[in-house]
Amino acid sequence: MQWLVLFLATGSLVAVSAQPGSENTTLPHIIFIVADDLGWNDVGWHNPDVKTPVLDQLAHEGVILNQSYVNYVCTPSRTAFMTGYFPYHVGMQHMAMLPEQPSGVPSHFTFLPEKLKELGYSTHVVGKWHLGFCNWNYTPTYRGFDSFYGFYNGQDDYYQHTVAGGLDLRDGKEVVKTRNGEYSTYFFTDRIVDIIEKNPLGLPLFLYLPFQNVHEPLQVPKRFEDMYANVQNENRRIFLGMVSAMDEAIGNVTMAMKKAGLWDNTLLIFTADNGGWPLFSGNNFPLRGGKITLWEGGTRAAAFVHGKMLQKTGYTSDEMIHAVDWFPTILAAAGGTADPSIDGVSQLDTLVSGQPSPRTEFVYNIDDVFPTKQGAIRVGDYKLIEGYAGKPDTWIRPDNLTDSHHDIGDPITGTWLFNLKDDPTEHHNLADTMPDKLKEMQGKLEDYRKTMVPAIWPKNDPKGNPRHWDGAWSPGWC
Ligand SMILES: *[C@@H]1O[C@H](CO)[C@@H](O)[C@H](O)[C@H]1NC(C)=O
Ligand SMILES: *[C@@H]1O[C@H](CO)[C@@H](O)[C@H](O)[C@H]1NC(C)=O
Ligand SMILES: *[C@@H]1O[C@H](CO)[C@@H](O)[C@H](O)[C@H]1NC(C)=O
Ligand SMILES: CC(=O)N[C@H]1CO[C@H](CO)[C@@H](O)[C@@H]1O
Repeated sequence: MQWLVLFLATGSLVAVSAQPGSENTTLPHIIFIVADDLGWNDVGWHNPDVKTPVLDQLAHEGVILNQSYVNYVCTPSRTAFMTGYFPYHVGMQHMAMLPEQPSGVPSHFTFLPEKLKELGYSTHVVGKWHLGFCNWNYTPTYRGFDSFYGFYNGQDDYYQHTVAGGLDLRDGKEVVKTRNGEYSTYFFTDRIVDIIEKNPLGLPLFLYLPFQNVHEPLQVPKRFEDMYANVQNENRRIFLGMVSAMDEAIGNVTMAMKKAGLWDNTLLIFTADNGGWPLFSGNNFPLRGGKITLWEGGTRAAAFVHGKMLQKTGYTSDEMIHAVDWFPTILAAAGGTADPSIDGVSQLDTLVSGQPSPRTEFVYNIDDVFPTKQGAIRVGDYKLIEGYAGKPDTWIRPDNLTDSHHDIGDPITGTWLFNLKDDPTEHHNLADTMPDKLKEMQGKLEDYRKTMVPAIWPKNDPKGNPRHWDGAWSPGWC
């Protein structure tokens, strides 16, 4: 047995014994996959036209999550995943962070990998960050990750790795300039496989894999697009190819885990970060609306869990889960406990042994800024939306993606009350016919609203422009 001394990013000193290359932990390896802008109807287990054989098999061998909710857009959902707090308690409830905004998740929030490091985990993120970068303190390796390979902003060209006039690709703190022309999904996957193969200390792994796929721009190597030769709409054909490219990538990751002998002790969580974006060919049918809306199509995620530690598998769970729950759930799986004051609750028993969810209500979002006040909550079977609900607000079929679905026109504002058990597709507004229920739900929403912190939404600052930073989006200007 060898003794190795490691310096953790936190500066604390720990000694672990390890046999290089061998499994040395009873703690599970945890792979947390977040697909970007993947719609409810964009996965094989909801829609047989989508070719995701790897994900389908994992989903069917594990537990498919039928009521796993997220926020309606990237930054808020990722905030919930990393902090365990609803974004309206963090100041991150307002849309997705823009490249020149001097913004980030406030430093006093502890990120999930910081907690996992205390438990001895080796922590890595490959893919999209989108939680702030104007100050180094907002960036992944300052927030608990041992390594980062990916991009800071909300999107990137898949081949040039640029966005809004700047290169956005990093390995740790270093700008990567050598990947021009390569499809990012390939080299991101290579990096993940590399981390798995080089886990010589036998430490438990936490792999946070926020995939670039399937966010726009719509780009994919031809062989994936060719898998959908029967799909007439070119954008949808490319989009579906991007879904299948991600599926292949996840297949390569699971294969690497198997080869390394780690797979049998791995908990894999898969979730979308928000609903599909109809404007860019994402699809949520039969759910209403999509990304950037409070409708179910924007907030109910395609999701499942997989792992040998799950005692009851091969079924669809209808238990209520929210994005904030992944923080305490992952921590519990790692043998830790979250601070009870966070918003999330551990769903480990729900997932492992099919217990009823400890969650009976949640906040879809509460915001005061854009374009008018909005709020939405779920309590039991009921859902209330007040104010701005977002567009599109229709039920779009995958074979009917036309320009008319663009998010244009007046904001949709109003008051809606739904019984999601009877009406999961939000066709029947009960606001007029159930005045008492409406009042009760409105009272509840007002109570929640009292705890809101103001949205952090600073003006763009040209100091952040890549022309001041050798052409790359870089920290150091806030
Ligand atoms: C998956 O692995 C195979 C075999 O190494 C490779 O050819 C393919 O490009 C990989 N796919 C992705 C998406 O990384
Ligand atoms: C999944 O949710 C849908 C819509 O709410 C519901 O009709 C269906 O019965 C659920 N499936 C399972 C297996 O619970
Ligand atoms: C297709 O979309 C158009 C435009 O939104 C809509 O009017 C029409 O009803 C849709 N057709 C179907 C079959 O959903
Ligand atoms: C990180 C870790 O789990 N290290 C363990 C490796 O195995 C030895 C005993 O076999 C343990 O003492 C270490 O804690």
